[in-house]
Amino acid sequence: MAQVLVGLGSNLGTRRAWLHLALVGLRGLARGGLLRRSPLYRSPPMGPPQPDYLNAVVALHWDGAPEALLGELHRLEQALLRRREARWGPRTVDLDLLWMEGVERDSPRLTVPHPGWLHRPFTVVPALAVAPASAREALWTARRSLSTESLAGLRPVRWVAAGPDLRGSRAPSVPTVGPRRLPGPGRWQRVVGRDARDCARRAARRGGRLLAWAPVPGGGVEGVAARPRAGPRARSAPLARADSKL
Ligand code: A4P
Ligand code: MG
Repeated sequence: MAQVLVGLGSNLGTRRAWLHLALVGLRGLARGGLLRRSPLYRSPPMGPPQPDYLNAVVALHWDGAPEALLGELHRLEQALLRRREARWGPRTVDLDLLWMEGVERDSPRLTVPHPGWLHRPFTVVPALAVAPASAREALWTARRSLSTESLAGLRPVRWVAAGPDLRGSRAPSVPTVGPRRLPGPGRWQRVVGRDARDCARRAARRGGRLLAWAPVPGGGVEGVAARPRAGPRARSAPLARADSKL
């Protein structure tokens, strides 16, 4: 069983909520759950102009091939409404396989270690907080070679906080709680609407709860809602308290 570092990024819609859902999904994938979760950072976009990212790195155990893990990461991205329209375009969630203990791959589908991971402050700094000893030397060397300016662009933010990204927007009920309180992928359902409030209403009509949302190119909003648990008790249970801050 190898230790693995996975990089998480989000820069679309309810960024923290998407990352929380990604953590829930990753915890389900990893045998024994997640080992460590790094602090969360806000970072200016690398590539074309687009909103700032929130980035983090998690460590987990994986006992299969790296290609199998990449497949699972892609499935999770898909469940979290990741659209692949432009390379380095904005995304609800990006999951990169940064590093796997003792593994090197260089194929058209998968490169491990990830070619960019030692060159980007938003992977090097959070990875240093969670990496096992065998990856730390390379990370410290990389950390020393990053410019002061690029490091200064990285701002620590709270995992659970009233962030500035949604203030003033008409945010529906989205969770401010940690991933333990969120339902797993088996209960996620895509909802679409005119705006976030409309999505939240549509989810509520089905007895569900909007967990995260993002604007869709061309107009409208799509999100992920929690389906209610089956059974009479769940059907009559009240919806979770609305909280307009993320
Ligand atoms: N692929 C190959 N190796 C890997 C790997 N180790 N992990 C292939 C994940 N994927 C890997 O990725 C494109 C293809 O890379 C996949 O089909 C996969 O088979 P993608 O996720 O579809 O597209 P992408 O993410 O737009 O491209 P890429 O090259 O993976 O970009 P990065 O490196 O993920 O960078 N700015 C900030 N501040 N923070 C960010 O997190 N991220 C990006 C994307 C751009 N700017 C950013 C950030
Ligand atoms: Mg990527």
